[in-house]
Amino acid sequence: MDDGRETSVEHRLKGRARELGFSLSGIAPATDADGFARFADWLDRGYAGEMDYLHRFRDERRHPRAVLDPVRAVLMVGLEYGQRGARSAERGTEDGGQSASSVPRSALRDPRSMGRVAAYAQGPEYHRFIWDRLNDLSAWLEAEVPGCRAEAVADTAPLLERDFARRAGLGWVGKNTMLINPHRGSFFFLGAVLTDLALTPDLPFTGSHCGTCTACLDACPTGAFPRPHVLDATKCISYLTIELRSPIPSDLREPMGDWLYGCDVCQDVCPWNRKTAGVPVPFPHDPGLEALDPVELLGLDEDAFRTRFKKTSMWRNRRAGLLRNAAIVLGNVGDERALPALERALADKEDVIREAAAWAIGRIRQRTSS
Ligand code: B12
Ligand code: SF4
Ligand code: SF4
Repeated sequence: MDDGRETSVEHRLKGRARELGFSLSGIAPATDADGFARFADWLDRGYAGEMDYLHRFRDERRHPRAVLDPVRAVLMVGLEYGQRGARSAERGTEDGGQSASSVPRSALRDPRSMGRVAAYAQGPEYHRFIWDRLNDLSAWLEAEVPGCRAEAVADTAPLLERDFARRAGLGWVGKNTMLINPHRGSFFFLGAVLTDLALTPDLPFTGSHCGTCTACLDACPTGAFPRPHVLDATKCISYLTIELRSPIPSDLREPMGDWLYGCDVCQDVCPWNRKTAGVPVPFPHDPGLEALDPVELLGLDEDAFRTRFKKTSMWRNRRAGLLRNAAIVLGNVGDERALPALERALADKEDVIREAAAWAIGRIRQRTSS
């Protein structure tokens, strides 16, 4: 019996989202963000570090009308990128780093000296990828219901995405602060389509499936969780390697280990990601980006950097940030074979690279002389 749900615009909209690769979708009411007070407190404690844009657009995050006015519903979607390359990039595993086939090999290509890249960055630049699909979804809705307005956003708009995703029924906020879906884990991007159409909201996700588990809190290499559900971004390797432009604080360099760009530790250890490992996902994967050779990176000038990374997420880091990170990784896991590249980096035009190279040389000499 057709009670209208099968043919409703909500049902067809979610069907279109699925066709576009969004395996998760749900509708949240366009009311004040439940988590705004939490967000404001987080900013006041200084946990956002140098991410000034979060301070600048603080009040806009109170209500989604800052993105679209009037707004009556928020469709939240999730696009899976998968737990890619976590195994192969692990130091000491048999194939560690060897699958990085598209990268020319250097004398130092030893799995123990490779720099790890977070799973979400092992493909094309993701904003463009998501925006293209979200814009398609907005255009579909505007064509389906002539006269309505739809606005697609992902990541960069002043919307508390995890908050709205929980309210749209997509999952719960784990102790690691990730939005976790009971069937899909947490390795997915979030995106939203805001509309002035009064879509019927789904039920919010209530409760949490974390139980007594504390695996993520215990495993975080830099101790970035002051308490469950709260992340001090200034200690998070993801912030340090991607967002921070200045030198990485010295006490956090060693705990970074071999993470070159981003970090997945608090997701890799989460039991809710176990059953989704290896499941096919729509986001393209480049095995050549799973793990990168820091010595080769130190040899890239601006042009070579642009050619290699322009279409990837690592472009955001700019050459200065990525080469700074490469030097830190070598300081942690490299040996004397890395010294010539690091010594050349002492003459780099970027202060932040020179400083990291000097630190890494000191660390390697200390290790090899003891
Ligand atoms: C700033 C930012 C960061 C910062 C700070 C992260 C953080 N945890 O706050 C840094 C640079 C560290 C970062 C790292 C990463 N990020 Co980020 N990041 C963002 C961004 C732009 C804003 C997040 C924000 O406002 N943080 C401030 C805190 C206070 O807010 P919040 O974490 O969203 O939590 C809110 C709600 O969830 C709720 N809430 C929180 N806890 C609880 C608990 C309970 C019980 C309840 C009821 C509610 C609740 O209240 C909070 C305030 O409203 C969002 C995109 C967006 N526009 O939202 C992406 C986003 C959160 N990041 C994302 C990703 C993929 C990552 C990384 C995995 C990347 C990587 N591999 O390196 C890591 C994960 C680190 C981690 N454990 O969070 C995805 C997350 C997808 C998902 N499944 O959750 C997002 C949504 C981007 C996207 N569009 O896909 N990120
Ligand atoms: S991403 Fe890494 S450093 Fe950041 S909170 Fe998770 S485990 Fe800690
Ligand atoms: S590792 Fe455990 S505590 Fe952390 S988010 Fe996953 S289930 Fe929750």
